[in-house]
Amino acid sequence: MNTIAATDSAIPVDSGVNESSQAAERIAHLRRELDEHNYRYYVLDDPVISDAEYDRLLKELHELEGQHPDLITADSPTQRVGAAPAEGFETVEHRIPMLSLANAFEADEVREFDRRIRDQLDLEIIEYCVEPKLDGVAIALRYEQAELVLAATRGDGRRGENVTSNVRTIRSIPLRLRGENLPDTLEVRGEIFMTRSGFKQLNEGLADEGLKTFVNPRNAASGSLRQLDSAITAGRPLHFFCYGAATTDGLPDRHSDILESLKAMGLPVSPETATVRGVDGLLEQYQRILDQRDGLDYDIDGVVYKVDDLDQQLEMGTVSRAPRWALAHKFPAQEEVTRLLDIEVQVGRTGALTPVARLEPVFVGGVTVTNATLHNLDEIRRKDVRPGDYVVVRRAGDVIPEVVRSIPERRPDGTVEWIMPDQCPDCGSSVEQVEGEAVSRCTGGLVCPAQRRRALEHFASRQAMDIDGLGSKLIAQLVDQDLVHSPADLYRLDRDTLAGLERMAEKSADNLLESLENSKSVTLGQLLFALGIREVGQVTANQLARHFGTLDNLAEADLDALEAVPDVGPVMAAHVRAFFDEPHNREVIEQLLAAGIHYQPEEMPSSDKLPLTGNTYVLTGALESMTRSRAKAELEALGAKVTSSVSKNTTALIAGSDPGSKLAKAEGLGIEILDENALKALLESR
Ligand code: I6G
Repeated sequence: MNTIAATDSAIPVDSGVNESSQAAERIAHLRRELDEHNYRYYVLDDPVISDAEYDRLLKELHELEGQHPDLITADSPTQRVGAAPAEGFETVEHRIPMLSLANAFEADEVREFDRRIRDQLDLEIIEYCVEPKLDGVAIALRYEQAELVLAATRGDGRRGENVTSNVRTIRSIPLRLRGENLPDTLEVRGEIFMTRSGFKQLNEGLADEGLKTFVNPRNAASGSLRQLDSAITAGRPLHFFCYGAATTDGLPDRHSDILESLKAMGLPVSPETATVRGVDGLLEQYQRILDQRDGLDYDIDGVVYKVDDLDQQLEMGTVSRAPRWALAHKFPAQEEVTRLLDIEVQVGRTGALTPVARLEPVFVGGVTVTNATLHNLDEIRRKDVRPGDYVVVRRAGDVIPEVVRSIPERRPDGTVEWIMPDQCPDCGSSVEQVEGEAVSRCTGGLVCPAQRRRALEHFASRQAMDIDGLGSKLIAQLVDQDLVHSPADLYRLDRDTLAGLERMAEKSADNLLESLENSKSVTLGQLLFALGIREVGQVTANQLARHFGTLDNLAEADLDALEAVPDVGPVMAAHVRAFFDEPHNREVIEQLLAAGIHYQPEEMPSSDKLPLTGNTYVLTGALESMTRSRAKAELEALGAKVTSSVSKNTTALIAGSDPGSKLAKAEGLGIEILDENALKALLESR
């Protein structure tokens, strides 16, 4: 590979006869540089210059070509956006049809696929290449003499649409292939897709301009490719991964090696591609990629298995337009359509009313879903959702299922718009909608049993006081029987009262009393979070704890002092102040402290240089010496960030017993794994 300078100043141009040849030299140099940076960015994922530096080089090239239009060539990086908008897309015939893939949904179907191949080839074990199946738009790219000359959609597999002018705008697709001894003609196949983050940003921009948004990244990619004005396509966050070539003349004799060759030519290949042996290897890789699915910035709907050896592929052949040497093993769908039976409201601990969709049970994202959040009334209107509608429900990973949109085309007659009730369904208090806020609230405060229940559930939750055995059903009993009004009442419960409750016995009463006792020793951050101050989440609670050191300091802080805490703005400061100004809250805190709740005062080091600042950890599995929430609080108190999913930005995964899928994902990404002893050492060494 050429060595390239991170920044490159312009060659001084002296006047006279040399000017044009110097410009030609500089133009050629800039094109090489830009192509190299593109390759590093999109194929190697290893850029050496910033986007701004790239843009400066591109601008210089634009300017030079403007002064010397005779030097412009079609493969110049400046020529991605075509001049004239097209009238429509002409149909092109694929020289070699674009095949489809047989699908499998169950492991047994994969075992059958492998058995058939072993039988036909009379081999004990087969080597496979496994690639993620991107949820994008299939595309064929033809290169002649290394230059991109045609890009066509799959269409019906025999004929597609010529979308060359739009595809040329996608920066991860090289206009000219790299390297020597390239085949005269090369037809590359792959998938054009939109990133999830790019999709979100695009839709936000479209919504801001009052334009129609796209329903998912695949539709957005497809819509962007079919723009008549390629300048619009150029502004869309489209990417490309290739998965093979139509003909393999001049290419290696294994599929995985072909992908390596294509990569060397400047074509991006999915980094999750791997070769494996036998059906066990296939199923392990399936699970590994499934575990990574939610952490990726693009949608994948399965994995594709291919016999790696091309001679073996040839021997297996093709039936009904699908190769017998390949199989798409689909993941459970993350979106499904079901019927919205009704919309009910749930009252949160601050009185916020959240509309919840009651659904006809539907299997989505690997579980049966019967409820999904609808967020608030604005969302219901924006998504145009009515009781009785057919709706798209999405469940990705552990995320709460949500109603994405309705399908108005399937709307039954007689549906009506849903309206927010004007009285709280739990306590009958009036409901108010604050000016400028999307949420409606019950005005009942602690009179409202629903708010009390939620406040207690929050107080007892793992991230807060971590009271094992105090679940929502038990809390409901305690509130309904007037045994508990505030969190402090929990610490006054006795064995007989508890044992007399439904589904409780002496043993469970003892266990709960022990949990309550254990919960008395907390970090200040945990206690603050548990109090449920509006807008104060775990991170802010820890920041307040570190900043003020004690509850008394915080309770006395004025608005200016509160706003001096990182990430605390005027609204949050006002909520904190209002909380401590409320005599009832002060009383509850005093009662909690009197009941024996205690915390170690924070040391308040100069806040921005805590020892683990900049490190991000993920906790998985059960720890013996502490709960995961305690470990999280202690890591955060040392400045670390603790997140719930593993990504390439994770510093280390802390794995207790029965670690689950996060371990495989971390191993796949080469992330350091720490056991419980290493965690303790980490916390103690600081
Ligand atoms: O539609 C496809 C998506 C992904 C494919 C494919 C693929 O490999 C990762 N591979 C082949 C061979 C075909 N379609 C025909």
